[in-house]
Amino acid sequence: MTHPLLAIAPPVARALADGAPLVALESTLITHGLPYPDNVAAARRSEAAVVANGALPATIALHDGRIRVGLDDASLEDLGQARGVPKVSRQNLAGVLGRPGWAGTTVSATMIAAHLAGIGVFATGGIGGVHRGGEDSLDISADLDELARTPVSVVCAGPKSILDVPRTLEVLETRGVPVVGWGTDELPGFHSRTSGLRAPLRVEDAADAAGLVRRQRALGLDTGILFCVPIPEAAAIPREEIEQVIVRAVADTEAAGIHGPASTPAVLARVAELTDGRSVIANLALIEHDAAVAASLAVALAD
Ligand code: PSU
Ligand code: MN
Repeated sequence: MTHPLLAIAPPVARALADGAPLVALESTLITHGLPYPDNVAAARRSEAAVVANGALPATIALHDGRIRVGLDDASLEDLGQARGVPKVSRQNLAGVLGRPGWAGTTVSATMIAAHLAGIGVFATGGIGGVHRGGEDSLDISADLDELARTPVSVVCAGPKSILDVPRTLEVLETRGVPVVGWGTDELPGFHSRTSGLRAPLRVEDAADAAGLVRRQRALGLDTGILFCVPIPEAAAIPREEIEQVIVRAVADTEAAGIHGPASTPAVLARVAELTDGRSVIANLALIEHDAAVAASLAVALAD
């Protein structure tokens, strides 16, 4: 019996029935994170990377009152072109499901949906976290609480560099979320390979990561696990360079009076402008790479 609010695509349903490796992919980066047509390109490239590494992709989005798990190519295009669509976290998931049209799921909503569907591995670009100035605004992404409560492994390129990354790490520690460097001692810095911060844990490869996931579950610790994979060298932007851009983008966004859920998309768009699209190229490359790594984890867990 599948859940009445889930619409699981037939290939995904077959893979679930067979215990075949699956990787969930989010849709807020399609609806809010990247401009069209780069957003659709990113979605297609990550789906292809999952397939090339032996798993099946399931991009998750809301459409006409159902949680779609697995989108065909025409739907990806439709979603990528949709305008003015809601951005959905745990808070507004039930609310937005009462409305027609498309909506993008953030990391938090995608984790909920993946878990409902029975998918344990999920790839994204970067998670949300404590925003810069978050100690005053209390703007802390719902992604962090979700990681603390929903047992899905999330593969990303590190917390988005537009955040207050040290405070984000503190919250993840308090909430008991394993934060793991994939083949690195240093926490990857999203657009950059480095962040200047130590990753609390390290795994060497997919088999090692699968062991960590299994031990976490064996202990009855039903949290998410955050695997952080460095962006491929060729697309990385040096840390000092992107940091200057981010400081300016955050200041410009604040000066424009943009707050709350609109903040992350606005800062990302401003960073793209200020880097002449180089940040978008980096974003595409890291998402694709995360998807490939997530597929290798899903394969190791299915063994
Ligand atoms: N990573 C990206 N681009 C994005 C996001 C992540 O490279 O657009 C999205 C994710 O969906 C994440 C969300 O869950 O931003 C966080 O938004 P907020 O800070 O408002 O919680
Ligand atoms: Mn927020």
